[in-house]
Amino acid sequence: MREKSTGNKESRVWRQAYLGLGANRESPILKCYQAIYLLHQSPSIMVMERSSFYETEPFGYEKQNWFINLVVKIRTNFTPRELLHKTQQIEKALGKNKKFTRGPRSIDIDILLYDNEQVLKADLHIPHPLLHARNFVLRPLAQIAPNLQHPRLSRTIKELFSTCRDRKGVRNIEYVC
Ligand code: PH2
Ligand code: MG
Ligand code: MG
Repeated sequence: MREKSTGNKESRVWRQAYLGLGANRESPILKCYQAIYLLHQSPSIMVMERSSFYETEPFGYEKQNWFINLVVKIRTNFTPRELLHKTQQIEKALGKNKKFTRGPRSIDIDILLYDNEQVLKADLHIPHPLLHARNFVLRPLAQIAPNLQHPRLSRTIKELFSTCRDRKGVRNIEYVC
């Protein structure tokens, strides 16, 4: 079934969304900056805020480099599906290069939240289905949106972070000692 389209973009309201960025190959910090730049270059996306950069222990497949992860808050007049296309286009432009699921990648851009909406399609799940289970997402998200409610779990990000059982390493690398 086709998802309904909601008219020309200019007449649409701007929605708030959060994206999770991750990279662990070939200058990962640079890739994340480039992804933020390319997101902001789209007339349909305004990057409003970003978390710090975090160095995070790999989740899933363990014999790979630690990741760089961060979260960005955007405003967008894209629908969730258009936003997915845009993020995939940027991943491609930056040479997304994953050899296997959960393996090393040049850049990964995941839609974590899109307003209060829930989307459950084969290729698009919002909120991101593992958001509440991964400290590499919750820690940066809690930094910029601690009081945001998870649309399905009805708990705040801060609450989800404090009860998350994931014990993998997450280090803020922008603290100045
Ligand atoms: N992404 C994965 C698999 N494992 N581990 C960390 N720490 N950060 C990630 O972004 C990540 C991961 C596949 O999307
Ligand atoms: Mg991911
Ligand atoms: Mg992804």
